[in-house]
Amino acid sequence: MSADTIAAVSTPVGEGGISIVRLSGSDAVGIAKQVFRAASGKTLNDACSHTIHYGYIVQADRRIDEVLLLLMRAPRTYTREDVVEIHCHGGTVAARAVLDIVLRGGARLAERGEFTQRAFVNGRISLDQAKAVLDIVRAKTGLGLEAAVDRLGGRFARQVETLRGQISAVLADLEVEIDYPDLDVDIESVRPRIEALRATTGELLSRSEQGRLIREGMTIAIVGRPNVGKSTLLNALLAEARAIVTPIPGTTRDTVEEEASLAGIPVRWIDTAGLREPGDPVESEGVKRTLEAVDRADAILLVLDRSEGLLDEDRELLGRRWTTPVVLVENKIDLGANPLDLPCGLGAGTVAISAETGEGIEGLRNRLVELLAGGELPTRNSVLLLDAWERDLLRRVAEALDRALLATEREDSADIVAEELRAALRTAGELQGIDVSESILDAVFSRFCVGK
Ligand SMILES: Nc1nc2c(ncn2[C@@H]2O[C@H](COP(=O)(O)OP(=O)(O)OP(=O)(O)O)[C@@H](O)[C@H]2O)c(=O)[nH]1
Ligand SMILES: [Mg+2]
Repeated sequence: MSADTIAAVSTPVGEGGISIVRLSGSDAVGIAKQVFRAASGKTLNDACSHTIHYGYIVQADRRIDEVLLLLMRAPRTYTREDVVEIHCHGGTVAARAVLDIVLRGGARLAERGEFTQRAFVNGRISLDQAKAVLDIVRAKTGLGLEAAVDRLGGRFARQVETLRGQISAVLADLEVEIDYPDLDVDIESVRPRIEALRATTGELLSRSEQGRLIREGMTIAIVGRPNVGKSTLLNALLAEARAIVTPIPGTTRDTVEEEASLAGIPVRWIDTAGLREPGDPVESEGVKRTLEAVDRADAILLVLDRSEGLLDEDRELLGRRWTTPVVLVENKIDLGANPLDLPCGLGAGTVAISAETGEGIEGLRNRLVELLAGGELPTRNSVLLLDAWERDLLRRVAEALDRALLATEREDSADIVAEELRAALRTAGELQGIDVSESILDAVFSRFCVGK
């Protein structure tokens, strides 16, 4: 158990029903005894573990806040140390005051992620699970949360364990071949097994790609000439009247950004000022911001107005060299005009919609998921949340397996195949958190917030 006791406000800053000050360490209960007076008059001296106590936090006999105090003794706690949670009234001031008092009582302010780091150091959770905790805290959509909870349950760790077990089994057979060449183990016979391992790794990689979308999200910019219905489309996608809509061209002067989920993927939608030759300095600034939004977007919805046909401004936009995937959107189909005569081969398909009535919006969403998530809707079972470091390790496992396969095809010696499999095994071991360096641990925990 660490010698020092750490404390932090574990709930977010701002007004709320309650705020929680959390303490962990060998002196957590001792500090609680100093600063807490139970309403019943009893002391915490012989309080059992996992009990709740009602009373007051006091300073020099002055009541600071009315609280509930949760007392949990090691080792059945989040950090495996003694933990005390003080549930104060919501709001920043009460929690800050209580935190100050426990710090004065001998606790030290926790660093980012230090509670979870202690849980890891004391063997309660693996590094994999610590990362899952971070993903739970940071989840932006329900699907992101579900995938993180599955990871916390050890699903990814079990998959890597199975993969390593299978690599070891093939390796063991090859080693028999190396040690006893007379037995004549056929190198051909291991190839299908390595192929199967490569396929499993490939599947994990593609699922981690979906996980990347879920973790990091996407940015989609809605672009077009004035008055085609961009802001109406934003509102339809968000299902709320976020942006101002009027029949006057040039209504949107500045970019409007809002986050909303697209099939579980957190998407930042950007409505932009209509693109045309600017008529005044405000419009000129708006156009500049539109172009900046286009630059940072992962996909663009280029909106056209079917009821008005193609204007020169549309043609100019259609003729641009877009470096981001573009979905063409023919809007206002409710007005009954014929489909637009678009230059063929442009954009990643055209979708006809009415932003006003909502017709075709579902189809547009599906088209976007297809474009961004490779066609498959991410689901709880298909998503694997990995960070860049882990994806890189998984890629290296795949590469080592590829080299092993190549060696079997060239009918190289069993030694060479075995060497590549050993490399795959070592890298998969790193994925399990075996031999992880101090600097990587620091990098993981520094991404947490204080109090977690
Ligand atoms: N009938 C019909 N009208 C629409 C549709 N979408 C938008 N409109 C109308 O078209 C007009 C312009 O809509 P906006 O959403 O403000 O257009 P915008 O592209 O954001 O325009 P700027 O901000 O000026 O660039 C409004 O009067 C909308 O009500 C649609 O699908 N059908
Ligand atoms: Mg607008």
